[in-house]
Amino acid sequence: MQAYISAGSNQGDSRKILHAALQEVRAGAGRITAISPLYRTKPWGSIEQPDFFNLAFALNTKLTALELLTCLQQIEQDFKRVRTVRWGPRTLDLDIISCDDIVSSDPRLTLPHPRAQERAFVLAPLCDIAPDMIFPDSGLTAAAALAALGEAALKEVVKLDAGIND
Ligand code: A4P
Ligand code: MG
Repeated sequence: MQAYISAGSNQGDSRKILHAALQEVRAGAGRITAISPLYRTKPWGSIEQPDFFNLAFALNTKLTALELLTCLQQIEQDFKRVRTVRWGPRTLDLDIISCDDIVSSDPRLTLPHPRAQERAFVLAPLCDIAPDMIFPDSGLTAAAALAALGEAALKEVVKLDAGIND
């Protein structure tokens, strides 16, 4: 199965956390075939909190979608993410953007991710590695979804020169 995952952090040493998280993904979930540059992004949502570091990566996995979710949630736990406020600060967040062309409205695992197409912090890194990925629910490519957000959304995300040394 080909999965695309969005990773974010705005607490602790975010670069180090993201780097270590990718190692854990390799150990537990499969082969990472592409990693986007690192972005610094304005917090999305209504909560006052520090800027985020975000990236996206492509994963080739033998796990099922639900097994992948469980694995990613375990990795989040390993980084002691404290889930206090919805959309609030976190040491590590791993969201599944899509898994092949699966469409599911199961609240435990909604695919594609229900808010991915509204978020420049997901789409901009995704476009660096897979601009032609099609969201199976809307039929839009990642590039078209990003374009649909307009210029203002792009001002919320800045591509950094240094990646996460991977
Ligand atoms: N879940 C359902 N579908 C999925 C999916 N496709 N991938 C369920 C991952 N999880 C999925 O998520 C809550 C539940 O969603 C999980 O139990 C899972 O079964 P969570 O990660 O536990 O809680 P959360 O992250 O606090 O809530 P939520 O709604 O997922 O928040 P978001 O949407 O992840 O937003 N701004 C910037 N710039 N960058 C960010 O990375 N992140 C957030 C978090 C807010 N603002 C941000 C960023
Ligand atoms: Mg989440």
